[in-house]
Amino acid sequence: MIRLHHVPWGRSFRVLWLLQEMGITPEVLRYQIGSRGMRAPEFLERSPAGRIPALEIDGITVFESAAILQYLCESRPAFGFGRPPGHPDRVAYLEAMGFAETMASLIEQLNLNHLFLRPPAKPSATVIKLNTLRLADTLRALDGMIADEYILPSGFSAADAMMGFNLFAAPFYVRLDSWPKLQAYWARLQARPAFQAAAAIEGPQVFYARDFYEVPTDA
Ligand SMILES: N[C@@H](CCC(=O)N[C@@H](CS)C(=O)NCC(=O)O)C(=O)O
Repeated sequence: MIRLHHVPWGRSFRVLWLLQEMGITPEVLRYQIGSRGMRAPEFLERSPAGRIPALEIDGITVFESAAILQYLCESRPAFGFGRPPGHPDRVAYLEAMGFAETMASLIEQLNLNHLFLRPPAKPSATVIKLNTLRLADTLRALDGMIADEYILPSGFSAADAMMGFNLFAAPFYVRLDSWPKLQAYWARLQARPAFQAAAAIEGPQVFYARDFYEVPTDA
């Protein structure tokens, strides 16, 4: 039994996608952010901060998307999606795995301000402006990190699966037009059959109501 605790088009997409790359379709338990299920004791046993994703696999539960992907790579090395110690791309791989969460944390702040805060709480125009600029910085950096077709010269890896969620979400806040290499990379990720299989399991995204969220003019 392989069971994914999942929020559609959230960070757990990374896990769903890498599993599809491995030919594995998990049982998917869907949650809504802020719902009671994410604070239920049986879920907190699996993911102590009540965060998604968590993956039940091989008789254990793993939480944190990067840890899950790394576990999948190490427990199923034949697919070659990890870069073990000694591999020439090892350091770039570790950097990209961590950097994906630097970027995702900025997206999370923008989601909070643009989508989740409701009156009387007020979104901060200053925080939105700052984090939009910081997100653009990370996208520029990612553009510079792309080796050839994928992030690493040695080809597709779990680091690309980490970035797939980011590149789905970031363009709601920062247009990718300035970075043609990044746009081509994103198109290449989306063209992978396993990405499309995971996207088909997700269905259309309903998280973002608009195509683009501008920085408020009073920022
Ligand atoms: N670093 C964690 C972040 C997990 C995370 O924050 N996930 C979001 C969904 S994408 C979540 O569970 N949010 C619920 C909350 O903020 O309460 C990971 O990569 O798994």
